[in-house]
Order: sequence, then structure tokens, then C-alpha cells
Amino acid sequence: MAIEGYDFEAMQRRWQPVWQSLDLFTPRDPGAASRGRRYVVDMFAYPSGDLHMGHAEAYAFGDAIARYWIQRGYDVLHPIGWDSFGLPAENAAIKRDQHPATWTYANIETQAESFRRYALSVDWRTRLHTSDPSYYRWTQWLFLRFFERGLAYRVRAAVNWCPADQTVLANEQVIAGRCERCGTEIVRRDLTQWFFRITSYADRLVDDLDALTGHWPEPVLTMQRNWIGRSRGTYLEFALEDDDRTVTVFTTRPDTVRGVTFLAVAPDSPLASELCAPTQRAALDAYGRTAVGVGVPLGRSARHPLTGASIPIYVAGYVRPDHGTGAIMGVPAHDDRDRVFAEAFGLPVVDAPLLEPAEAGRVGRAGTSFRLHDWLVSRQRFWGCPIPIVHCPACGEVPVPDDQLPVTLPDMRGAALTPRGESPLAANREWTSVPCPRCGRPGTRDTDTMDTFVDSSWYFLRYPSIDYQDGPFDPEATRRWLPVDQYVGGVEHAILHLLYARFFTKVLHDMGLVDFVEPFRALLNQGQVILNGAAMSKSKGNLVDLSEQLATYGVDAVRLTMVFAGPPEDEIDWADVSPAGAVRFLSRVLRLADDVEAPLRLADDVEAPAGPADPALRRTTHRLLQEITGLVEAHRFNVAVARTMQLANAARRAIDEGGAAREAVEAIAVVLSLFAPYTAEEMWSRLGHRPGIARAGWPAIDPALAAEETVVCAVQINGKVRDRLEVAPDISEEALTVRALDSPSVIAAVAGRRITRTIVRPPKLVNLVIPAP
Ligand code: ANZ
Ligand code: ZN
Repeated sequence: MAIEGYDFEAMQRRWQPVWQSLDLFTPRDPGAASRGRRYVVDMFAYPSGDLHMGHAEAYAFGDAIARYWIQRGYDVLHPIGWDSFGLPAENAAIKRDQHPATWTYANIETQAESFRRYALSVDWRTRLHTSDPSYYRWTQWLFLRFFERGLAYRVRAAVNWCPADQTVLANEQVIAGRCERCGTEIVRRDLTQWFFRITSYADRLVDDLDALTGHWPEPVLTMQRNWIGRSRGTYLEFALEDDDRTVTVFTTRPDTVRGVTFLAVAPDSPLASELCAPTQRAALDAYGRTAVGVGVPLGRSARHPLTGASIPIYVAGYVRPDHGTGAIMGVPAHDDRDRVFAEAFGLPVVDAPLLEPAEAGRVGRAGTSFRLHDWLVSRQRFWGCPIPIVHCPACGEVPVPDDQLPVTLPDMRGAALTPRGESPLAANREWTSVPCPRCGRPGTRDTDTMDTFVDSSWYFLRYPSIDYQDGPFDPEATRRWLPVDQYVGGVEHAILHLLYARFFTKVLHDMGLVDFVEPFRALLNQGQVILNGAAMSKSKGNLVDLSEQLATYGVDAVRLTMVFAGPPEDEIDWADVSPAGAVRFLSRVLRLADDVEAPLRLADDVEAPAGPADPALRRTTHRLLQEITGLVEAHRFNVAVARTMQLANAARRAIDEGGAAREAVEAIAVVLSLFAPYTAEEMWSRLGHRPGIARAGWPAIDPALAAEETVVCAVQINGKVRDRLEVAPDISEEALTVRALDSPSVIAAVAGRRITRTIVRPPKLVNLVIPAP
């Protein structure tokens, strides 16, 4: 896609080393003339290969925001890092017969090189890898603080087990009964595992969402609320008829209790098997295996708390084990699912009167139920952060003392890392055998590693403190930079990662380590890059290869295409966009820089005398700049680019008519520095400036020039002027007609008569013809 005079490869080669030597993206000293500080974080990358189209999109948005704030004079921190532990990298490495560290760090180098070429405005000194011992030392330190507070605990529980990945998964990682990573059907297993007590923060995790309204996308707030699933209701006890046990149900409609005609419990729940009468055991087992039918009777009944009537108990497929108590009261007269169930079993539908609120308030006890469960954090895999606990036969679970952190992963090169139901670390006796830190007797290390979502729950706190040795983060750096002003990433992280990061932040707040309760002030979600209406995937063979796109069109055209395609949240169908069009536009603006009158000499850089300005172009420039500024602030980059194109056209016309266009072309260069940094730098240089357009400063907008001009439009009736309207010069015929017909003096003069002709000549004249009285 070479266009004469637009050699993107040469520009990329030319400017990369110059930028590096200028150190443009290290935040300036605090207290330096600055408008304040801004912290922009792109969700960090997973090193599973080279960068792909999704990265190119997300980082184009994050980078535009960071670059804009730099141009506005803020002190900006824009860091870069890698989420470098984890199962996919481990699986990929094993498949290639490589050590996960070798594979992971090689990928990181490749991606880092690509990020540099992609011209990200990041401060490379923040570079962070979660798999570095210097990072996971502090992940372990945080785990121990959670442990001390009872927020990390180990219990035997029924958990989700992925037979293919040979590890447990958090509830959040099970999608419709299948492993989120590999799609294998999940089985339940009773295992002793580590959990984080996120449920003790459930209320705050819901309540604090309110403050994010307007700053986070509404769908993400809704997904968080639904995931936590807070429900206020009533816990109500039903006594069994034939022994002294009770069944507690959770209901949001205690007022319907008179209409209860059955109770139902969740299949597969311990409650089902506890309640099941011996005669129904076989039927229950069969239902558990096949899940055929709507449910099964348990052969037992309870007494109605108000009427004393006998209420049969069932297992019902629609009752979830993880909500409320896993048991419901069936009210077929008021609840649709209950009615369907009652019809299937021939149960009565009793339309009894509702209890008045006061009465309803007296049945049972008020309470809250959450869908959210504690977060299962242990994994039986090698490539993760070791859990810093020693198991001692005498002392139990003993934390590794802080001064012995990190507990580093053993090398295990040449050892089998393929998981076999327990962590590969368990086979490494040399590593697992350690004296108990408390009593000195022989103990064993915990052999599980942490869910990688633990690593990513606090990385944004580490960036500003990357070299800090006395804790996970430096209090001073944290006060200066956090919370994150703008977080940018995919909507696929709307639940898990964001929920966990919010939970961590609240715990750290309660520990007195941070003084804020939410980590991300604002969130921008980008849509997916798709092809011909379908998600791209390697297996479907419809991948658009980023490196090919970059080789064909260059970095700037790809970046510009990403931001020009539409609003950030929308999907980008690569079949519908035109990187070639972006190349043509960029080559046109580059020529503008060549054609501007009287190039500056380098020495004059600062006090560039403005040429004799074309007044119309100046107005257009300031008006469009004002609009572009608002659009960039609102993240409507696509429209901002469209306005920049308009400005480029105006500048071209002015130049061709011999006018002075330096002001307009310089403005175009600075705006484009957000989206097409190489071309912008090249323009800047051809305009006679020193390199470093990234810090040139946003153009000052003259409000008088930017103000929308108005013209006076005469409204006539039968040729006689009846009103004068102030209208925009580009007002449409329709809009002008409406304005004229709305004028009170026109309405009075027409006096209800029929208008036979309307002559509209925007923007100056409207003439209405009415028959003489
Ligand atoms: C009687 C009733 C009558 C109900 C009525 C609703 C309408 P939330 O918490 O908002 O989802 N429920 C309770 N536990 C359940 C479980 N484990 N699985 C499936 N459903 C469950 O709604 C709570 C309501 O959902 C509860 O109120 C219960 O049905 C049902 F006209 O009790 B209700
Ligand atoms: Zn001990």
C-alpha cells in the first residue's frame, strides 16, 4: 500500500529511535507546571503469542486517551505489563515440549517489540510481569494478609473440576456447565481447597456500584449486580411432619404464604438427599443421573406454619442449589414456575388472600441472599503463584514468614508438568519438604498455585511502585497516582476480573493500605474485532493477521482504522472498514504539511509567527477544534476523526486558493498525534518543528472564533417582512421552514389562513404566500 510520498516504513524506522531517546512518556516531576495527574491503564496482555487485532483495537483507544491527556498538560502515567502466569500458556508450552517460563518470556519479548512498533505512549520503566518473583512475592504477601484476617481459608467442599485441565475452577469460570477455557463438561468433586471470603464484601460490592454510574458502562454495572445477585427477602421455616427437623426456604413474597401447596429443593443438593424418604431413594438417584422430567417427590411432607395443612416436599429442577437456602415454598397461584410444576404433579392451586404487609412482616425473619459465592483460588497447576503456606502435622496451616518470601517456583525443567489430578509441584519432594516455620518439625509446602485472577487483582497498584521493596506498593506513589482514572479493556472482563479487583481494593482499604474503595474511576469497554459478521478464530480459519495488516498499511493506518470504525463499544467488522482509505487520508494530510507557506526554521520553533491568516479557515479551525475536543473527551473518536478530515479538506481548499493554513495544519497534526503518531510526527517535522509532537500541547481554542456564527433570515408574507430570525449559516431548508412557521409574528399575520406557497432560500430568506383576505 505504498503511496508516493507516504512511506510508512521509513517513518516508523525514523521516529522510533528518536522517541526512545526523547523519553516522552515518563511522567514529569510532581509539582512541575502541570494540570494534575492522570493514570491510564490498559488491561494488561496475556502472552499467548504475538499481538492480535483485539490488542490493536484496545490499545489504540487507551493510547488515544493517554496521549490526549498528555497534550492537555496532565502528568500522565500510562504503564505496561503482562498477565504472565496461567493455564493457557502452560498448556501451550507443554504441547510444544517447552518449559512454561521459556515460552511465556519469549512471547513477552515478541509482544513488547510489537507494542513498541505500535507506538504506545507507555512508560517502559513500569514494565511488569506477574510471573516475576519480584511481583509474586507481594501476591504471596497479600495472600498472607488475607489469611490473617480470615479472608483466605481452606475447606473441603464440592467444587468444579475440569477433567481436561485437571484442575478446579471458580464458579465464575464455569459457563453453562463447561470449562471456560477448554469447553469440557465440569464434574463436581469433593476436595480441600483455598477460598477467598469475597461474600463478606458482597453488600459493599453492590452498594459501591452506585458511585460508578455514569463512569462505567451500564451493561457492566448490571452484570456485576446480577452476578452478586443480592436479594432481600424472608427466611421461613417449615417443620417436617414426621420428625423434628425443619426446612428453611427463602422467599421474596412472604405475603403469599397462605397459597403454599408444596416445598421444593434443588437437585444434587445435600438437602435433597437428607430429606429423601427411603422409598424414594431410587427415584431420586435416577433423577440425579438423567435429569429427565421436572422433578421428583421426596416422600416426605411439612406442616403449613399458618394452617397446619400437610405440604409435600419435592426435588424441582428449577430450584438452584446456590441461591437462598436451596429450598423454596411453592405458590402456584402466584408464581409461574410453581404453577407449571404444580400442574405436572397435580398439586392444588390455592388462590388464598395475601397477607397484609404488617402480617407478612411477622412471618419468618428478614434476610438477604446472594448469588455470589466465596472465590475458589487454588489450582492444581504448575505455572502460577505458589501458595505461601506450610502444612505441619502439629501446627496445621502455617504461613511462610514475610522475610522468607517469595516462595519461588522450583525450576522443574525436564520434569513432567502434565497435570494428573494434583499439582505437579507435589511430585517435587525436594521443594515440598520444609521444616515448619513455627515448630521446626518436618512439614510440607502447599502444592497448589493461585488462580491467575489473584495476580491481576492488584497489578494496577504495583505499576507506580514497580521498584518498591518494602511492600506491595509505595504509599506515596499510591497517593499520587491511584485510583486509576481511566481503565480500558474488553467487556469479557465485565464480571470476574473487575469484581475481584474491586474486592481486593476494599480489603486493602480496610487494612489501611489505600484510602479509596474503588480501583477504577472510569471504564471504557471496546467491542470485538470480527470478520464478515463472525468472531474471528484460529479454528474457523478466519483470522485477520495483525502483522500482515501492519506490513501492508502501516501502524498509523491500522490505528486510525480502529478508532474511525465506530464508537469504541461497537464491534468492528474488518470486512466493512478501509485501512487503504486511512492510508490515502494520511498521505493527503502529510502533503498539507509540505504545502503550508513559509516553513519555520528549527530555531524559531517556539515563537512561530503565524502567517497572514485566512479568516474563514481560522473560524473553521477553531470551531472544529472545539468540537473535536469535546468528542475526544467523550471518547467519540470516530466522529473526532471525521471532523479532522473536514478540517483537512478546508485546509487543502485554502492552500489551493493561496491562503495561509499553518494554524489549521498544525492543529491537524496535533489531533492526529493521538491516532496516527508517526504521520503526525512526520508532519510536525516537515512543518519545521523539533521532534516530540506528543508533547506539543493541545491547540488553544479562541472562543470568539469558535463561536457558531449566525446570520439574519428575513421572513416575509406576500413579500412583506414580518420577522427576522437568527439562524446558523448552514441551516437546512426543513429546519428553516419550521423556524419561520413557529414565529409568533408570522402566526399572527397568517391568522389561520391557508399558505398556498412556501419559498425557502436558506439561510437568508423565507417567503410565505397566502391568498388575500
Ligand atoms: C414464593 C414466591 C411467590 C416467590 C411468588 C416468588 C413469587 P430472587 O432472590 O430475587 O431471585 N427462589 C428462592 N430460592 C430459590 C432458588 N434456590 N432457586 C430458584 N428459585 C428460588 O427471588 C427469590 C424468589 O425466587 C423466592 O420468592 C422464591 O420464590 C424463588 F409469587 O417464594 B418466591
Ligand atoms: Zn509446626
